[in-house]
Amino acid sequence: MAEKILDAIEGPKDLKRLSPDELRRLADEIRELIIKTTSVTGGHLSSSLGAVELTIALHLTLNTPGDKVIWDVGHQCYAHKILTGRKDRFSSLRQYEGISGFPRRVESEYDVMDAGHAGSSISHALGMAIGRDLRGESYTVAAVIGDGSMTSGVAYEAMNQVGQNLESNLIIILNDNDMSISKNVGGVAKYLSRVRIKPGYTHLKEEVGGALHRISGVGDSILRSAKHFKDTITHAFLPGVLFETLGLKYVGPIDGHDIQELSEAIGQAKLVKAPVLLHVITQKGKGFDFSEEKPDRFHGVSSFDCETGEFEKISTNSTYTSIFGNAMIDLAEKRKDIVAITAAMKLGTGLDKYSKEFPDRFIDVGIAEQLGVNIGAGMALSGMKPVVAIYSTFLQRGFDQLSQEVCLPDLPVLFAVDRAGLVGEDGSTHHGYFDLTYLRALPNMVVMAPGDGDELSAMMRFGIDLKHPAAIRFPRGCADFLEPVGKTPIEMGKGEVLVEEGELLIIAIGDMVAKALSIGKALKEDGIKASIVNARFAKPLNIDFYRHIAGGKKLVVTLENNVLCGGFGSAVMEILSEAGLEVPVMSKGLPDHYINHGTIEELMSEIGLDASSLSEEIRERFRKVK
Ligand SMILES: Cc1ncc(C[n+]2csc(CCOP(=O)(O)OP(=O)(O)O)c2C)c(N)n1
Repeated sequence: MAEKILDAIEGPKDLKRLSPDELRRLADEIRELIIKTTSVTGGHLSSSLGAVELTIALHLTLNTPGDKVIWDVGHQCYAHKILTGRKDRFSSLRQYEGISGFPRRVESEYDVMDAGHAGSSISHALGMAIGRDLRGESYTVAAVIGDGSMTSGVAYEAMNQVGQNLESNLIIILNDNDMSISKNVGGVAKYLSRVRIKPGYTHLKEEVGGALHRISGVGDSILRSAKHFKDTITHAFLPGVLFETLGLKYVGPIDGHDIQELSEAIGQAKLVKAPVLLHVITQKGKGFDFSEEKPDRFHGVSSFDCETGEFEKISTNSTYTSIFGNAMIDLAEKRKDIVAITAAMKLGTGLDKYSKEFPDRFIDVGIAEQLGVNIGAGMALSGMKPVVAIYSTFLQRGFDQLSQEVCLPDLPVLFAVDRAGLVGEDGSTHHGYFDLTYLRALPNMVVMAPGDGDELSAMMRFGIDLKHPAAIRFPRGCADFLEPVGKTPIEMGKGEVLVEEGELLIIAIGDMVAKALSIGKALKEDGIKASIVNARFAKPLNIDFYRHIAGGKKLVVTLENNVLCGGFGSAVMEILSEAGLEVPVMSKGLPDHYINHGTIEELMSEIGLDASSLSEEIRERFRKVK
């Protein structure tokens, strides 16, 4: 069997001795490893496949880790991980205690910045470049950002600064595959598709020529090839006028699967004493038939069969996401004022079918959560009933808009906060650990979490009629359907008593209700009776209800899939204190540190939030207080 080129690659330096043909073969081998690995571990397949040649060219042309490559989102970084000393650990991708699916500073000196949320790379690169200049250093900083991530406001804010305030080198690589997760949206995406079809380089010729002459030791052959490069860019017609207007030197479009062309362009760009934008055209999902055909379906994958492209069937149970999507269709059929808003997550938030049935009442704002929240506010002002569906972790981006533009004017916008709590393999950047805390801090906001799948539909019906801002947070994955849940109508601020007995009270919110019921059973087997309450609300909490359920109890336990800081447990302590009840409260939730990746079960056990650890701890504590 022919030896693999990848076997001899321990780090980026090893790339420099490979021939163009070997580099191309290396790209194929990297693709094969990415496909094979993600077919088992799951992960961001299409984006990583599309960026293989670009990654090779970057590490070939720049001197990493001295030169800095900052990946936007970081979901496309698998080839980068493979080339920077992690190929032997690549099979542990996204696994508990394995390597992360995103760049992590703690993992490698080649991972310049932790990433996971879109749009930030240019601002980080700008900050580094300014710092570099102030410190008198001279490394290259490159930000790699996709056309989807380029819809983020912060990316424009950064470009606005870069073009006007940086007189030294910074390379922005726009990795344009005409796709976000699904088809990209917005005016700039349209502009880029016009630019994409026009061939030829533009600009850089003066800057490159001048810079090469200034560098001592540059040989004639390099100058000749630079001249060739300059000649090929003579047919300039300013396709990048948008970026040029912002003060960036635009180069492109460049074939993002041609390592030679990419390397030349990056090599030239690093010589320019100004910010340069390289417009690189790639194909999302490149090199694997199934992902080339359905790049959106293969954007983020669970395990699949490499031969058939079929995904492993995990469970036939409905997910919370699909229940939300169906509830939206039911509601929109009845009410003509309902509008759904998503921020580039039509598939992830379960709104695909809705968007087809109600195209006029569906808005995808791109990766612009702040905008999504504010459009929701505007629509509420116009008399419509907006439902803004954003993952918990990404809604953090719109916190100020939630406060200033929705809660302060007390507008009836309903937020569907998916992926609340631990999300598993995507890890620390994607866990929805904070929403109960940040949402309940806001005046006028109603914060709910369903105890099971059916209750999510009921909460949607309840939430849609509210005259105030409201949020329903629900977790990733299959919904529980619990026999005792949903027997009583939803009433503002009140929970549902599922079991009423004993001197121990367990109040759980959201997906912790199922756990509370199994803990209750385990404790009963040990002779400890416990009342179990499905909280339904994190805000407001009805004081009479809480006085009633906690009165006479020896211990109150709260369970939440959210950080303890300012979360549901804090809310319960506040209300019990207001009610004048002096009962010990034991709050169990997520700890005050970022949590890595792994299955949700593994992570829950690590932090002692699995049912058996919780039963044990509650049993001990209850024995002490009795
Ligand atoms: C703030 C934020 N919102 C949403 C997401 C979810 N998300 C991850 S990748 C992605 C699409 C990115 O598209 P692009 O930048 O073009 O990269 P591609 O996957 O096409 O290579 C989205 C919406 C995110 N990571 N961060």
